[in-house]
Amino acid sequence: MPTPILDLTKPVPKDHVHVEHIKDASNYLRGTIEEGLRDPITGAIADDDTQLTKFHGTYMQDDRDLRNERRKSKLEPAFSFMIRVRVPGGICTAKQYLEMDRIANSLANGTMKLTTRQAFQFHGVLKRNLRQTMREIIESSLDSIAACGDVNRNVMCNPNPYQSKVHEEVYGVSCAISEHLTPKTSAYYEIWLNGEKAGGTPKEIQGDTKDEEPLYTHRYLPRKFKIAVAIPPYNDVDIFANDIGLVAIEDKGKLKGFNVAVGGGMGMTHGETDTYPRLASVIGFIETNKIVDVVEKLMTIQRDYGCRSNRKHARFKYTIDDYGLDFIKEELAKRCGYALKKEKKFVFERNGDTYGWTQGTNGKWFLTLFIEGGRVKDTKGHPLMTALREVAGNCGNADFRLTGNQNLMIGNVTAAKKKTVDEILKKHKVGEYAGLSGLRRNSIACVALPTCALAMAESERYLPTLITKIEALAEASGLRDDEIVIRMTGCPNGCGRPYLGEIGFVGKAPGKYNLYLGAGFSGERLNKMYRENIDETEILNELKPILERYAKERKDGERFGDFTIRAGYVKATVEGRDFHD
Ligand code: SRM
Ligand code: SF4
Repeated sequence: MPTPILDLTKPVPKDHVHVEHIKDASNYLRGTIEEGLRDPITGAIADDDTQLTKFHGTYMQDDRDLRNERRKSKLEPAFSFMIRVRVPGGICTAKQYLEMDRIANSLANGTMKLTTRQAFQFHGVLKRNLRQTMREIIESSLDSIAACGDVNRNVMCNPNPYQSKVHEEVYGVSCAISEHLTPKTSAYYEIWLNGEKAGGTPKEIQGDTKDEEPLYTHRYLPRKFKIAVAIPPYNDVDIFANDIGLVAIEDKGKLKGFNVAVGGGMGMTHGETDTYPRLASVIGFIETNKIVDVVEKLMTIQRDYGCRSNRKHARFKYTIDDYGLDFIKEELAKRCGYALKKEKKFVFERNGDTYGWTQGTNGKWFLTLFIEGGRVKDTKGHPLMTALREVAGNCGNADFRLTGNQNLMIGNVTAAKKKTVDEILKKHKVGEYAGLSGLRRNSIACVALPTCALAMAESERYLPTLITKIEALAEASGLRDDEIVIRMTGCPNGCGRPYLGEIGFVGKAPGKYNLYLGAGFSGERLNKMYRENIDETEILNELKPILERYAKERKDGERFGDFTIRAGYVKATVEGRDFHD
């Protein structure tokens, strides 16, 4: 049997990465964050603390558009903070949405990013406003703890529990997992609220708190950890991209339990073939009453066996490939005291969102709106942010639901208010789908420049323009309405899950992208690199003949990703380890 890497009886080994030492010495994620916040001389905080604030849901960044100018003027970079607000399962009330909108406009850069994991992000929060912003988020009964960092993140789930009784139950399960795996340190409320109690206070700060992390230990996980739950036939949260993906299994309208998949992840590094995206492998089935236990035990296997000496090898996907699925299954059975059962059959049909109005089992109405790149802001002729604010203020008890594809659902709208919502959106010319191509409807773009420190190329600011050009090619071949999943990221970390795009673009250098083809339409097959380091002209030249052939030669119902494999443009990627072959 392999020996666990985490050994709490010994000091952190010298070969463990610096972040491991920072976590160890941090006193449950405190470090010197408080001192750093008080220092008025700089807009930054200490380097080591920037690792710890991630666990609190905030990243120090600098505006990359201004870097050169500031360097020339001998000024420190234009530091500010991104805050990620955790919304388990993606649902918040209209009142909370209005709070987010207010915070974005009063304390951040006047926009909000709806992320690929159903969270809100604020950008451009200055250090002097960071505490106030955190306080206002917490006072709205949302929080940002564990939105980033080496812990379990926002648990993703279909945001509409009113599609069926099963949806409602599954949503409950995702919230239970999220709650169970939330870190217990009191550092969060101590730093951001001075330990005070606030209205609508989360449980952790009601009464005396004591620092212990029964699940994480003070060393936390080796790396980020992600969980998503899907209800077939929709894989709208891309479960196979998660460390743990759960597939709800129903029988005659009743939730029976979940197939459990492990070891998904997208991140890799250009040119390093021992890093690769991997889709989660289904390892068995378990009944609903045991699912929280199974998820907990899987996470603790990763806590104990995950690599802590190389962060590029520290995700659960590598632990699984290093030790093998059989070891994981045996260890899980040992920790649980029971084994998983044989997996049940399921079929996924798509991983995108379906737009427009639908009626829920409770008789209320749900409207899914396409939000390009997940960015909520006002632009000339498209006052999206204003329109949504007006909807939130006039929709009664309706709520706001973030999807896993950076889109927004306005939910629980009464028949009477449905008309009001439609009128507001129409007045602002927002939410009209008729003109959107199948490509655009199925697009995702990560944040990238100017805020993301890791971006090598544009993504969110560029994909809309590129799609307009690809649309022209698609239209010429009669493919305008065909749904093709298209995803772009500014670097290979995979935040927009580009390796699950039937067409995937991954930034290599300014204006240059790797082009990937061949992913499955429902998120069950990775794509493969087709062309490396190409610019816009080359992208369009490459895609033109492929789209033309697809229009002419596709079989009945054949998806674009499947066609690019059958036609020989790329080989099918069967598992993560053959991604680079
Ligand atoms: Fe991500 C890092 C943005 C979803 C894989 N991600 C980052 C950082 C924090 C950059 C950094 O470390 O300095 C980005 C902040 C940019 C900014 O300015 O806001 C960032 N990731 C995002 C978001 C906002 C993209 C978006 O446009 O929606 C998504 C926030 C999700 C959330 O609400 O929690 C986001 N990131 C993802 C996903 C997709 C998913 O989880 O379904 C992935 C791929 C799945 C996975 O984890 O493997 C992803 N992000 C990464 C990685 C690579 C991890 C790896 O295993 O190698 C990094 C870099 C890292 O961790 O070292 C990263
Ligand atoms: Fe930044 Fe890369 Fe993630 Fe895009 S994929 S947000 S560029 S880390």
